[in-house]
Amino acid sequence: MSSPETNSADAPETEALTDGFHLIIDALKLNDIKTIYMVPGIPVTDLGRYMQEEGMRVLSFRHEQHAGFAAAIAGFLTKKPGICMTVSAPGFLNGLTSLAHATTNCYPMILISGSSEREIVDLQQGDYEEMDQLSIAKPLCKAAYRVLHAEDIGIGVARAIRAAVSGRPGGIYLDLPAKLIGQVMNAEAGAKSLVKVIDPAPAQIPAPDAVQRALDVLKGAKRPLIILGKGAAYAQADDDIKAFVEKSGIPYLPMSMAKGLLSDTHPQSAGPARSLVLKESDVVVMVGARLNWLLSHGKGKSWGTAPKKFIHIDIEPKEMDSNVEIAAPLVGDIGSCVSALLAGMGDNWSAPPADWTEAVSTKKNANIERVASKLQNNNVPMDYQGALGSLRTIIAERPDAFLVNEGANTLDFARSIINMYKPRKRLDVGTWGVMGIGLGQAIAAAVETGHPVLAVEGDSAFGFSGMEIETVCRYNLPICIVVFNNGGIYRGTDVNPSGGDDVATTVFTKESRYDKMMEAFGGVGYHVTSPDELKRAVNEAMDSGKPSLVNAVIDENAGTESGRIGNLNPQSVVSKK
Ligand code: ADP
Ligand code: TZD
Ligand code: MG
Repeated sequence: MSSPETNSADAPETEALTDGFHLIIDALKLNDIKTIYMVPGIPVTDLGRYMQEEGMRVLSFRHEQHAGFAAAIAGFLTKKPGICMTVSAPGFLNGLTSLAHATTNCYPMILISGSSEREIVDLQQGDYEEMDQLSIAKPLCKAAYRVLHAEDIGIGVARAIRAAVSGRPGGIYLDLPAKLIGQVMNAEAGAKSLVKVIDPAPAQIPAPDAVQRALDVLKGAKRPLIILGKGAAYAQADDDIKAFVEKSGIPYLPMSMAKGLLSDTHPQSAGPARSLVLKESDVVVMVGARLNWLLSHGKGKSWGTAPKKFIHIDIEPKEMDSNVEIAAPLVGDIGSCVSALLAGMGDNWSAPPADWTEAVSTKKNANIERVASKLQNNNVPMDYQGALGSLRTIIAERPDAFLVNEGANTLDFARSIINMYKPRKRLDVGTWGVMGIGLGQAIAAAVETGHPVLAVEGDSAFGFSGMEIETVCRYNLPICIVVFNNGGIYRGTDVNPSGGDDVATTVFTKESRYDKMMEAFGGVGYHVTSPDELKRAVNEAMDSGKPSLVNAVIDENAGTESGRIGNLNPQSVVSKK
């Protein structure tokens, strides 16, 4: 930026100027946002260049969707909005999936897209990449804003940041027309127009009577259960959540991305006794988890017939009674709610009845015992248990590593087999079960924390973002991708029911070598066929810290349709394969 100049008495006064480019950068930096996930092009190419020049970390992707998934998970990991920046219409649309995903998962993210001339777009006169982006973004995000004047950039960025992180976090769209980016204004006035967002996500303290009501319900419980969701992981109230669980003595069930909030080996973990605790519990404390499809909407067969009372902690008041009656709604931020509960429990809180906690432990130990030997198998071709048995040991030995995970069987088996030991280390497909999330999340995890990443990917899942391995190599990130190559979606064995020449819709090219894709960009490729080889390859890759990809051949017969959610497939009464 230019600085004010001193003028000699007779020289004409030269006004120091700034422009949209630099005001955007200054507004972001003032709010401590220094990392951008993007794809360059008109009108944001120079904006990316200037961001880099001004000391921001600008990561250029091969496709906006993955830049967006990176930004969304960066938001989850840091509690600051992750930024994805795109060009107009097609780039914007590519970014929208991740914006909608961020909103659905309650991750703070801002999609910044350049856009075309307002006058031409609104008259539909066919501008370059013409599209009314603001209207299209609105239903897919928490808030959408457009800035038309350089002097409003500061307030526009501030609004976007506050909207992303306050209350229930979500995705925000910020529309920046090309003309705005190039607009010029007085530098001093520009500097004054910037806004620092003070306390962007203010604490939301629960009402004392709501806390008391929750404690009263909990006190009366004979078979209590705590469910921790990814909102609890997001809240970064790790010590208080652990203290609450331990003081209460109540068994807890982590949702997939809450795994590791307390170690999966914690004696109160009821993960391996999931069916029993859902069915038999009489009071359920929901902490940052929704009673959506992932929890069968809080009713029906998987919840059993025993009457249940729910205590629900969430920052979003509308979430209460979304699916079933909530006996004790506790609206507030998780840190404040959990510490209020802890305080209210006093020093003499009694543990739940021993017959309940013992029943849970017995079931859990029996289930752990039942699968233990399967996890040790060294079968060739590998099944999911043998392969994941190897990776489970690797994560146990490297608890700081992230586990990124997507696929169907690859996801469902890994979720239950691989224990997590630290908070926010497991990053997966989220509320929608999106395929293609893996590489963007792996890249952001490595970039935001510097920690190593193990990405366990179904071969189909990997294919959605496979080209981003070039991005991984380009930035030399410590990411080891393991592709569970079973030659298809769910299984590699389907046949075309018509008997025609095309292969079945769920089947891929046999004996594909994904490891060679990694080698093409200078990364390290491994091809393995047994659990022992898999373990050796992943250990070597993670020790080296180099971008690597392990093509792990899995028995094409081993998986089941849709992993564990095959029941959600509609059935035809007319034809059945
Ligand atoms: P999971 O998929 O793990 O069950 P969900 O995404 O369904 O989790 O639920 C997360 C919930 O956490 C959302 O309802 C969201 O409003 C809530 N949440 C997110 N952050 C906070 C916070 N800081 N305090 C309270 N609730 C939060
Ligand atoms: N497209 C998107 C964006 N998300 C999806 N969830 C799907 C399609 C449908 N789908 C699933 O739900 S899982 C899956 C698809 C295509 C791939 C499963 O195959 P995989 O895993 O190879 O990744 P397994 O181990 O073979 O089951
Ligand atoms: Mg597969």
